[in-house]
Amino acid sequence: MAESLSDVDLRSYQQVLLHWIENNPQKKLSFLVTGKTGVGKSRLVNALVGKDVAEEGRQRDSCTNTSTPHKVTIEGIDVLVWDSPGLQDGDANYLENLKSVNSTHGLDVVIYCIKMNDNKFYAEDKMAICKLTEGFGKDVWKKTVIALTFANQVQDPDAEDHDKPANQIYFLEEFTEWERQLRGAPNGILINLDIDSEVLTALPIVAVGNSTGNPKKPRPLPNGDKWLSELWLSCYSVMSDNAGIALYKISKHRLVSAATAKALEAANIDPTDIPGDIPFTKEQENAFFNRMWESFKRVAPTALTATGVVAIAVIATLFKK
Ligand SMILES: Nc1nc2c(ncn2[C@@H]2O[C@H](COP(=O)(O)OP(=O)(O)O)[C@@H](O)[C@H]2O)c(=O)[nH]1
Ligand SMILES: [Mg+2]
Repeated sequence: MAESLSDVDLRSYQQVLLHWIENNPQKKLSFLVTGKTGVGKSRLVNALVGKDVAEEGRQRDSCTNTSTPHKVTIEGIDVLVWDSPGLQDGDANYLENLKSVNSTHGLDVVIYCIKMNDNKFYAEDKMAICKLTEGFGKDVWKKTVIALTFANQVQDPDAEDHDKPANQIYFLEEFTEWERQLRGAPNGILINLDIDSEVLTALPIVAVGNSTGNPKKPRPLPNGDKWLSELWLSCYSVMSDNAGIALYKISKHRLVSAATAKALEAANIDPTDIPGDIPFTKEQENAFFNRMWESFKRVAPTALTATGVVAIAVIATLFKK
């Protein structure tokens, strides 16, 4: 019985888990962040990675050519970021170059950014989504996260700024509308591209928004969601086991358990106000646990296959606090 496991057993499970994480072979993480100029690609990836890897602002350079990604090293892991609008602005060579990037580096996650407060699903985006699917195959959607950026700017044009309930309803309606246009039957673009329904159901669509001027200090969305945590978890959930561990390793010092986040809230401290921190809700924490444990079970010696109760006791040690 799991409950009767001694502290010694727990410690050995924990050691094996930590050893497994420490010795994860993946020393590089490759992000493709794609979307039109100004949709917030650079800001999003900086918040996700927790370092200013890409320069923000309209006047700044994206990594315009595919051969020189932005690069930062965190906890010994090289984080490479391609964040150009090349797919959307009709650069004919871009897709071919991107394919060679993929075969050289292996893209770990693709983040497709669309501005949520645009009322239009632009033809450039529709074309880029088709090109991405043609160039990489339909399976690209298994490791893609769609980010609806500027979500904190979505506001009911008929409501006052401070009319929270009205703005929340409007926000949720807009979110549903984007989901419908992306993967809804019968005319969502991804349905029309004949992507597997299982892949489409699993494809994370997350609303993200950061208007504070500080990418490390995210603001909640109109519906109160902590978007950075949701974005992080979505990326983690679509990555391979090894890439997921690498993402965990570069983020470990920022992950805050649900219990700590709750305690902070009880003390009237908004956990998202702590620069760089990624506070989990209980639901997000469970999703993280489950995925981590699934990955671990795939590689752990059979003698170490433990029950979920043990998993939670062991994995709870994985947070910053
Ligand atoms: N309100 C709001 N502003 C954003 C958001 N993301 C980016 N910005 C602003 O938009 C500008 C362009 O963002 P950037 O990340 O450089 O866009 P990129 O061209 O897609 O890389 C930034 O300087 C920010 O001022 C967001 O989610 N919400
Ligand atoms: Mg940029």
